[in-house]
Amino acid sequence: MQNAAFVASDDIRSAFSAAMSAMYRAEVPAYGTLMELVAEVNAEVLDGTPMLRQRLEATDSLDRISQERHGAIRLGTPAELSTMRRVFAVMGMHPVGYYDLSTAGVPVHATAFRPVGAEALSRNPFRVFTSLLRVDLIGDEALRVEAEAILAARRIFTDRAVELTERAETRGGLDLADADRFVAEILKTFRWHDQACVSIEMYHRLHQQHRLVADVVSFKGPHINHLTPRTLDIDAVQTGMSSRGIEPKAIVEGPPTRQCPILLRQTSFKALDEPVSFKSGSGGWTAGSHTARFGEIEQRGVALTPEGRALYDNLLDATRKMIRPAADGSNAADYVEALSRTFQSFPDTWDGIRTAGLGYFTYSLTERGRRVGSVHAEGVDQLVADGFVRFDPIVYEDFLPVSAAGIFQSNLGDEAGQDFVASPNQKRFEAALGAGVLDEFEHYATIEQASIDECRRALRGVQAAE
Ligand code: OOG
Ligand code: NI
Repeated sequence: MQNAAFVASDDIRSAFSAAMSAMYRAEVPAYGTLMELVAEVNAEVLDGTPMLRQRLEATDSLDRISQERHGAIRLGTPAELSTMRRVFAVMGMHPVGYYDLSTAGVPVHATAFRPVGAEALSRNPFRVFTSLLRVDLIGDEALRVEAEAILAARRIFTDRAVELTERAETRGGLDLADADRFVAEILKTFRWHDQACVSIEMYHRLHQQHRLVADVVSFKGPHINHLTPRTLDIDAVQTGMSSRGIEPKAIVEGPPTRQCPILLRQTSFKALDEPVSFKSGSGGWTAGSHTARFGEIEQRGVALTPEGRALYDNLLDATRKMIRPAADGSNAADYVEALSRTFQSFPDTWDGIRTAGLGYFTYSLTERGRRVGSVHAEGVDQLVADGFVRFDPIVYEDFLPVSAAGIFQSNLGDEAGQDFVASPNQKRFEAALGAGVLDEFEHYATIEQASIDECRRALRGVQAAE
């Protein structure tokens, strides 16, 4: 139980998420346009599908949708990552999952900081995809040493931010005034800097190594590079973007359009080229520019079990063996067509997904179940069949490495494909983080099991039957 004098970590996270959204809206106007489009599309979907609205209301998830978003940052050193972990912990955000992007030619590995547990997620599911630069993948030895020295000299957190984080840790929370200060101080870490901390020559050398290396090393802090609202119909948003003067990437990443959405579908618009001044000589500045910040939207579907995920990975892989989506969009229609065809072997009814053991669901009593009091039944499938218990898909709260790579690539420019040998190194990442990452599958399984136990408790007679 949290001390009553302290602000709940869920509330600090909500305040932080709102503050980030306001900041990004002010800094990147196209994000505001995208938010309006998403709000319109979501309202239309809800009006047109009363069943969906009803279920979202019944499962307490209607309110969270319009507030829902994720962001992404890229860090430079293990020390930054471990402090970031402590900062996010104050807001009830914990590292879930390990993502190796080296396979996709991006020299980072990552985790997602996010709330854990059904209640915290329904309060506010704000997540931040957090990458750590793999300096070990910088081939040029001299450049690597210089990059490391530049990174070692920067401080991405204000002293007050660190102090308040320590206070939260030692006291077990923050009071209202401190929580407000904490949000304001932490926000500074994520803001944009239009003055680089390197010369333009250095920037070019870093850029030549990899655009992402330049993005991480050249600045005082890890500017938030996108914020992503959640939509209930990504195809409608993808079409609507062009009519508002925003050019989306060629294809939507992830699974195809389906009756029953699975995992995660994402699309983005290209990063903006923004003016930046670079250090020059004795205290002067040289004008230049940098491309980093972009917009993204996503539609979330049911979380898949390891079996479901394996099927998803296989089908995606099979599609990409037939046709690889070209960055210029020239084969987009063929790719979409091939993807839909391949995914026909993935069941597309909720019960089909559930009975095949491909997805995670929460179970709750139906009206009939609430009235009956006690029931003698074999198990949850029987309870569902008899109409005592209903099931709802558990939303996938995480990310997909192939999609993340597609998003990275579309923003790095079409020529950016660079080959690194796949070298996942979760142990090294966790050592830098100073903690292990949570296994996402276990987490969904726990939520599902807790809902089953709850039904069983409510229908006490069942326990005797098992
Ligand atoms: C992160 C890209 C990954 C997503 O939604 O998959 C991501 C980045 O570009 O830093 O945000
Ligand atoms: Ni993203």
